Amino acid sequence: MADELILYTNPQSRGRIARWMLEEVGAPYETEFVDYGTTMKGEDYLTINPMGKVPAIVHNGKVVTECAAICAYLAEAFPEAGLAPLPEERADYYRWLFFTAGPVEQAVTNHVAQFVPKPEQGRMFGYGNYDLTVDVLEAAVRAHPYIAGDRFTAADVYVGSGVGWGTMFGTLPKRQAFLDYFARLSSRDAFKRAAQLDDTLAAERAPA
Ligand SMILES: N[C@@H](CCC(=O)N[C@@H](CS)C(=O)NCC(=O)O)C(=O)O
Repeated sequence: MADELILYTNPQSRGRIARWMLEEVGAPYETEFVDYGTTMKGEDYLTINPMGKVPAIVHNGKVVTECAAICAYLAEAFPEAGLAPLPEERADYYRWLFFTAGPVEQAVTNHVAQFVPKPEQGRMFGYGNYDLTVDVLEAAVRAHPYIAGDRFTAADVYVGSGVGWGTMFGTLPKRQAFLDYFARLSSRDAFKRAAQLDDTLAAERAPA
């Protein structure tokens, strides 16, 4: 029997990360549009993601939320796509996947909100401070063509999305290493398909 795989998303959201990963994996999936403020906070969707946020995927009855987890989960659920780490890639794969989901996400959102921890608070904030986090991310991106080595993996979908959208929306500085890394990733067919699918969904759902 075919797998049941559903993406709950909104085209103007981090749901693009999950969609890009699904397109990389190549398994058939259905898309369920979730509207900000209405269906996203409705009883049906809250049983899937009690955070009332997108994206979420449901795979054969199992829910996965959190973009980083969705990327890692799909890489393992569909090993034939070759996006899970090889033993020698695991250290960098997990390290930078979690670094981006934790410290980078917090540093960037606090930066946008103009919340600057006092220097003495840096030791209790997982990201220390924004500048340090950005420098460390840049060094990681510079170290190899892809975040876990010479090969594209699921971690690139997540880290690359953070770098790509961060530089695009000005929440990360436009350093050359970030721009070069994202240029490599955004030229992938799966990335372009995900953008196209989200554009189509956005146009279908636009108020008449
Ligand atoms: N940590 C979550 C973040 C998800 C998230 O914040 N999604 C936003 C859209 S980009 C959302 O659904 N916001 C709606 C709301 O909070 O009401 C992830 O990585 O998936």
